[in-house]
Amino acid sequence: MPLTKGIDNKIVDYLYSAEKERREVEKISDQYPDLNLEEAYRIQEKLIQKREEDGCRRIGLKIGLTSKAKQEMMGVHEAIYGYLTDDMLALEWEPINFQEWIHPKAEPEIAFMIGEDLLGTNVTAEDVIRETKYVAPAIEIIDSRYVNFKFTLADVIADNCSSSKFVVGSKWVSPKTLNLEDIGMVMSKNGEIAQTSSGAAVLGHPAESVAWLVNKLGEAGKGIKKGDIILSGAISEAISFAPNDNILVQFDELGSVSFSCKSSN
Ligand code: OOG
Ligand code: MG
Repeated sequence: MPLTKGIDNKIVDYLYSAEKERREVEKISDQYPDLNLEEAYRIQEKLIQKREEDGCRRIGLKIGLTSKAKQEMMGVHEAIYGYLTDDMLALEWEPINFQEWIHPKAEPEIAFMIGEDLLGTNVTAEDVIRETKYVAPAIEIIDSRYVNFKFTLADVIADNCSSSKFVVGSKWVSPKTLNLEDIGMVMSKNGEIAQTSSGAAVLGHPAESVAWLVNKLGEAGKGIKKGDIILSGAISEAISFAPNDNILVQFDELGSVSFSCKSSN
């Protein structure tokens, strides 16, 4: 049975207050087991509109569940997307207060800086590379609002795909000069290697992932815009971290990006 409008707003308030108050909540599918993906994206859109009413600006999008392993784990065949807002952008040189989160995890990503509007349903990875001004190394910090980071696909979509913060490195390179598919990555925590992988972990090629996003948005008459930052999807598993930890992600050719976390004030 489709959700009524009033219930949408109730779920939006539920997820929004969980994020603001940094508290984990029961997943919404426990109460609304029939919630479908279309309804989940509608709730996500309303959640972002609520953030905008509070003064946030959309600055791009992120793609999730782009590795076959993660899709199999969730029993799905499709990636998901969410929005990035300006308050999510964190800086390498400003330690983030751990108290801002519930149970955060860090994951390595490649950020695409889009140079031209991209709209359509037949967009290819080549189109994405042509219209991308730069790619840069990035770390996404995800922080599901759900208990124990456990959810269904509809739950996570409604929760803006666990988006919380992201950091972009300072080396921005044209994607035309790189082979993003073969690019190697090492993620370390406090100087110890935690994950290694390569660009191909993201739907075979990170630009394929961005093409998927454009085509998915295109079905709803939407697209991505000049100036958008797109996080193309985690290149390895996400790792947990604690106050005072430092996370460093190093890519071949693309340089590195890091962030550190402090315990309070
Ligand atoms: C969903 C978000 C996943 C990615 O890059 O795969 C994501 C989650 O695992 O909480 O951002
Ligand atoms: Mg991610």
